[in-house]
Amino acid sequence: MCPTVDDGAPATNGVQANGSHEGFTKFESDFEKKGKAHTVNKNPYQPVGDFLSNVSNFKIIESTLREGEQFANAYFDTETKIKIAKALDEFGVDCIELTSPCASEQSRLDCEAICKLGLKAKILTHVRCHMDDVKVAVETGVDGVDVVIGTSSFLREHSHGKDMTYIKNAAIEVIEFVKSKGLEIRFSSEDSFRSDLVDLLSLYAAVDKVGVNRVGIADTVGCASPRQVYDLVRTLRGVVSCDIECHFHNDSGCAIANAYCALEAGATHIDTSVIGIGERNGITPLGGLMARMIVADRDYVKGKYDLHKLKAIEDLVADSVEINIPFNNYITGFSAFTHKAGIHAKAILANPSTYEIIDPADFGMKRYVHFASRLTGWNAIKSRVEQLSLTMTDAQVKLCTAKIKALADVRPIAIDDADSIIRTFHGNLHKENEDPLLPNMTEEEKKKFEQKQRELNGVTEKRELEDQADKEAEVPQAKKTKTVAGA
Ligand code: HCA
Ligand code: CU
Repeated sequence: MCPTVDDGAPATNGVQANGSHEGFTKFESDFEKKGKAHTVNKNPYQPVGDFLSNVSNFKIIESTLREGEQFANAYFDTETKIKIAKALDEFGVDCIELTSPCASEQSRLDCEAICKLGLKAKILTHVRCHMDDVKVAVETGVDGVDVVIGTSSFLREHSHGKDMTYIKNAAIEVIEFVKSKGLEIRFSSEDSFRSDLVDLLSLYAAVDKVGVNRVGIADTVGCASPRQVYDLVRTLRGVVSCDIECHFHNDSGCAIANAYCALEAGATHIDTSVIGIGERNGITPLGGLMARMIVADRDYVKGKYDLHKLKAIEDLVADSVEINIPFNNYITGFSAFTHKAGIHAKAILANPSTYEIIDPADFGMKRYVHFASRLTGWNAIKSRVEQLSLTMTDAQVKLCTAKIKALADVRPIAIDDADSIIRTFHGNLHKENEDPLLPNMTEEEKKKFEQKQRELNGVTEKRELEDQADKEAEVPQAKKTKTVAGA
């Protein structure tokens, strides 16, 4: 189950095509009904002013068709690759990175086919830092070549077996060759965070000197923390004058935070993939990066990327690799904009900025209130009563809410149950012989429900008595407020 986009497009992942969402209701807050805007852009989390920061000026290298193809479940046929490339281009990513044309004959043909699409995004291919590979890459029609070689002792000793002098010479040869063909070249060190810092910086300085367009830092094993990222990128920023790209794996959950810190430290490009797919548990997700960056600079993100297309791209990729969008996915996850507790619902109704740092409308998404639960509050039920075009006084809504809560204590209830209680409760207001609130209850449920109602009545009576006692004792206002808030 997943919130639907606002454009009426068919929904996936369990949401009905008509937008119905079991147990939840879409709604506009009073605040928005009055024509006031979500105030998320006026938040205290503006980027820290720093002339090296690129938080308000970053580029995306979208690697679903390279890193994403390394995801366990991924298999992209040519048609799917083309669909994904076009969708990413329409979304507005700056570069699209493709699997090495040396991986297989079909990979080479697909790379050529995508280059011929005439997309706005730059098309890059990702190859080993080796002349054999770059010679093939430059013939495919790409705008640029991303080369990579392992620099950590783990990879030097147990993977390719080459020393730093060999790596430096290979890098320079490859860079000069790609540049001689008039193409863009990026040099990246694999496993940068477990590489020797002095080795790494002297390698980057050498490739910068021969005119590489971009250097890349890769947290290949997902070990880096935001602070380590900041330190390394800021140090590198002082050593090279070219662009800096960063690539973060998510093994220890820092991929988005690391990307943000890299930009704060002066990185220019971030690698992403749709839903984060890649080796193991993947890399910085495109949607997650958007969520992070829109909080920092809404105008830049909204101005540059067609955010309403995010959900469709995620659905396309999720279908292709046969996975579901996780319930807690940034922006598009089933519960990303769903509010449940009565206190939250009440505040959201008044002004959504109270519990939303991101405006779902920026992504063409809707917020939901989960009102069919024991945590619901009378404000949420009142909003539902209005949606059902019924009229009740606040006192009646409060009583009806108590009934819903009592029933939700007996068994999980769906939106239909809550609606049915509301409607029957409303009908009973004008009847002498009341109808049962829910016709389909078992004898046992009825008993429990009655018991719950008695308990609730007891609580109400107790509160009334306490209120009465407070009044009589003339309790000071501050103390009284505290009692009510804690109730
Ligand atoms: C890999 C390579 C890579 C490369 C990143 C880059 C990594 O698949 O192991 O080119 O910057 O994570 O190191 O994806
Ligand atoms: Cu990677």
